[in-house]
Amino acid sequence: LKHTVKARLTTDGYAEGILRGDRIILGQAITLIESNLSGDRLLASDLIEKIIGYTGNSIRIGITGVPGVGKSTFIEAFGKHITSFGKKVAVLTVDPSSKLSKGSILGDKTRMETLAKNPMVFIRPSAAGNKLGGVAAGTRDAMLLCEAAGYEVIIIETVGVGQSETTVKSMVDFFLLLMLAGAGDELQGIKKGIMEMADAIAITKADGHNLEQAYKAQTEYQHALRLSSVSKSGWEPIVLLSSAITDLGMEKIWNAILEFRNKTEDSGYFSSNRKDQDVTCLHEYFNMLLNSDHERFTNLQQAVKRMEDKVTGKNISPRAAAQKLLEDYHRAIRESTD
Ligand SMILES: Nc1nc2c(ncn2[C@@H]2O[C@H](COP(=O)(O)OP(=O)(O)OP(=O)(O)O)[C@@H](O)[C@H]2O)c(=O)[nH]1
Ligand SMILES: [Mg+2]
Repeated sequence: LKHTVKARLTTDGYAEGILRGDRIILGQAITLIESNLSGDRLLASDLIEKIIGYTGNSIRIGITGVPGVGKSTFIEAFGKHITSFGKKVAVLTVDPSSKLSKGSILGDKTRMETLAKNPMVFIRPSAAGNKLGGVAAGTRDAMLLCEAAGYEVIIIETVGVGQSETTVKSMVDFFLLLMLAGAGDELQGIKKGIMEMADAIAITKADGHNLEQAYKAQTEYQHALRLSSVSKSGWEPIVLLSSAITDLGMEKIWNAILEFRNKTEDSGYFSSNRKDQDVTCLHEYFNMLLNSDHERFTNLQQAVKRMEDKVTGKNISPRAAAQKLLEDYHRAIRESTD
C-alpha cells in the first residue's frame, strides 16, 4: 500500500484527497506545488484552480521574531491552546535563506513534539518555494491547500531577519511579533518598520526571574506603539506577555486575535485587506511571468549577450539597448505565433 500512496496522483486525486482532509495527500500536494519541474508546475496550477473555491475560511496568523526568541516553542504552546477548542491548526514556515539547515528541522521537530503528534495539527517545517514564485508563492499556495483541507487556523512562522516579515505580512490577517525583554531593539535586530507592522507583540519567556523584566518591557513597548500612527485596520496593537513554560498569555493572545477578527470583519477591513492582498499577489505573479517569459526564446538570449558586449564597448547606451531587446522580444513572439 505504501507504494501506491507514493505514485503520482491526478490533480482530481489530489483535490479530492485534500478536501477529504487526507494529511498524506496534503503533504504530497505541497511537495508538488514546490516542484520546479515545468510539468509539475502545470499540475500545481491546475490543482490550485480546483481547490480555490474551498479556501479562505481560516484566520491567517504570521509569527515573527529573531532567532532564539522562542517562536517554535511558542507555537507548540499556542497550538495546543487553540486545538483545545477543537480547531484544526496548520503551521507553515517561511525560511528566508531557503536552505533550511538539518539542525533547524530537527530542532523544530523536538520543540513542536507534542504538537506534531496532534491529529488536529499539520506542520510543514519549510516551504522551500518554487523558483518561479519564490518562497512567498510556495507558502501562499501551501496555505490555500491547508485551508481547503479544513484547517481553520493557519500559522506562518518566519525568522525576523531580512525581507521575510514583509512577505509574510502580505499574506496574513494578523501579525504577531515576538520579542525578548531586556534586549535592546538593535540587539534584537528588529527594525522599527517591523514593530509597526505588528498587530500584537508578545514578550516571550516571561517566567521565572525573567518575569519582572518582561512586565517592564511590556510597559515600554506599549508606550512606543502608542506613539506610532494608527494602522489602516483601525486596530490598536497590544503588548502581552507569554511563556511556553507556564502557558502565560496563550489565552489572552488567542482572544486578542478573535477580537481583531470580529472588529475588522465588522469594519470591513478584514475582507478588504484580503482583497488587497489578492490584487498584490496577482501583480506579483504577472510580473514574474513577464520577467521569465523571454527565456523561452534562445535567439533572444543570444541577442542579450551581444547587447551586453555592445553596452560595455560603449556602442550603445543601456537604455537604447533595452528598448531594442524589447523589440526583438516582440518580434520573436510574433514569429512564434505565425
Ligand atoms: N524560559 C523559557 N524559555 C523558553 C521559552 N520559549 C522558548 N524558550 C527557550 O528558548 C530557546 C529558543 O526557542 P525556539 O522556540 O527554538 O526559538 P525560535 O525563535 O523558534 O528560534 P529559531 O527557529 O532558531 O529562529 C529554547 O532553548 C527554548 O527552550 C519560554 O517561554 N520560557
Ligand atoms: Mg524556530
